[in-house]
Amino acid sequence: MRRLSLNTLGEVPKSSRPDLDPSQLTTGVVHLGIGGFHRAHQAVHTADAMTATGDTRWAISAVTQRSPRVRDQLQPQDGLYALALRDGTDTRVRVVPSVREILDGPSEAEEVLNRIADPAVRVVTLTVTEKAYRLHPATQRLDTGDSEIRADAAGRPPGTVVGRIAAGLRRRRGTDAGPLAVISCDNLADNGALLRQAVTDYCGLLPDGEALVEWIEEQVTFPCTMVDRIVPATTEANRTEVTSTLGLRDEATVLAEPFSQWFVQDDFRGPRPAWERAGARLVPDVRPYELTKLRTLNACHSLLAYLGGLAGIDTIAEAVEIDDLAGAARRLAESEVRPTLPPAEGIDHHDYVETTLHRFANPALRHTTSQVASDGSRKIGPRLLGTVTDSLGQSNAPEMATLVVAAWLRQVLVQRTDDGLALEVNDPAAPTMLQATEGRTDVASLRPALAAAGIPDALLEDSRFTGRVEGWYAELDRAGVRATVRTAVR
Ligand code: CS2
Repeated sequence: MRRLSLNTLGEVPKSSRPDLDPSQLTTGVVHLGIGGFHRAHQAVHTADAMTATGDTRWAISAVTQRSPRVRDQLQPQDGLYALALRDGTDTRVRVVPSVREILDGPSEAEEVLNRIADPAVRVVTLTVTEKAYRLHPATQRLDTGDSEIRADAAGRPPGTVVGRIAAGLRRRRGTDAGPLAVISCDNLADNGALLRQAVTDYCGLLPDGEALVEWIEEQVTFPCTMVDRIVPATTEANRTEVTSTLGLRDEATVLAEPFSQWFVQDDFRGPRPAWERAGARLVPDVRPYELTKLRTLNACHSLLAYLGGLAGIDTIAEAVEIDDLAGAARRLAESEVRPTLPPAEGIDHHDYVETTLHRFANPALRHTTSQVASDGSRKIGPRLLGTVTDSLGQSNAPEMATLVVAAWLRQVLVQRTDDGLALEVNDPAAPTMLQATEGRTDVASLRPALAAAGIPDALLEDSRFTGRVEGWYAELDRAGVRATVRTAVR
């Protein structure tokens, strides 16, 4: 079957064809980490902003972070791919035109730096996942002892995200290409500020670092963002379905829910796409929205992923259909998270929780518990530990938040469901955690495991936290997820 590409675009059914002529767009954005999330989120808002304004300067040069797979899928298609928005049995397929170039970060490092230094480029966005920032989990500062960071700083073609950004900025300084906004779109509170700090920490390792930091302060902003759209990993079945809708083979299909939200801190020194014309909100302070989303949506997602995974449940939609699991998520969000949140204008938290659980129940997504469970050591902090700390400060008991931590620990240490089936665990800290516990899985092994995962000392030394985690862990061990959760929510 023929492939989707610029040459075949005219054969795409009209209802799925883009409103823009992709060949008329010029590059103004570099994106680091061209996974499904970017293709379903910022690339779509950016395409829609170009359509709404007719300002076609914002095509995207997208960079793969680790493997050339997405480049190999997209390049033969001239960057074109279809987004399938699914809700229940409803599917809408549209071809997205904004990605005009794909570079493989590892093998095309020089080209990437040249793009970042291009005066036509005014925005760099990133979706690289939490762990790629290489932050120390306890301090949230760049782990300057990390061997990859050190290797980048020693002058090899950069391979890490922070190394790549710093090298790109250094080149841009050299070409005097003008102001740039570097926008983190990962699920971290204060993501822009964390990234700016990480880049500054990295510059501290460079001989010319001080001058570069000065230039960055003058020319570069790091707006914070809150991004939200559920985008499960694409399956072969999704690709086949989209191929039959398009009449053309698309290797780079992404699947997502219809809902999409983007809050961007309005902190730019140069031009940018008019995202506010395409569904995004440009606001002075993103923090209340980001905290609301991380502590509510992402924390409930993690709750369903860890408890659901241990209970042998494959998808988030199936997990949230179990009343006691939905009850535990509601209790986490309503009783524990809500009192810790600053007011977010325009958001009614009760409605937010219900909308979130409704979105999770979308059966068409088949978002797996194992996908959401991955990288727990990097997700637990931003999603749950803030709630734990703030709740304890307010003398509110973080019961559900610590239950999620216990469930994550059981996944990493025991790696079996309640029925004894093997659970696949993907967590960069798992090897160190298993080393620290020497293969033990009893309650006494939890503190060493938490310490090895980089949980901050203040919590490790607080028995109101560790005692609860140990209690839940023992209960999960004794009674299993279903019975534990039943008692917890009644
Ligand atoms: C999920 C998020 O995989 C995960 O950890 O919680 O990717 C979630 O789907 C998005 O943040 C939704 O916006």
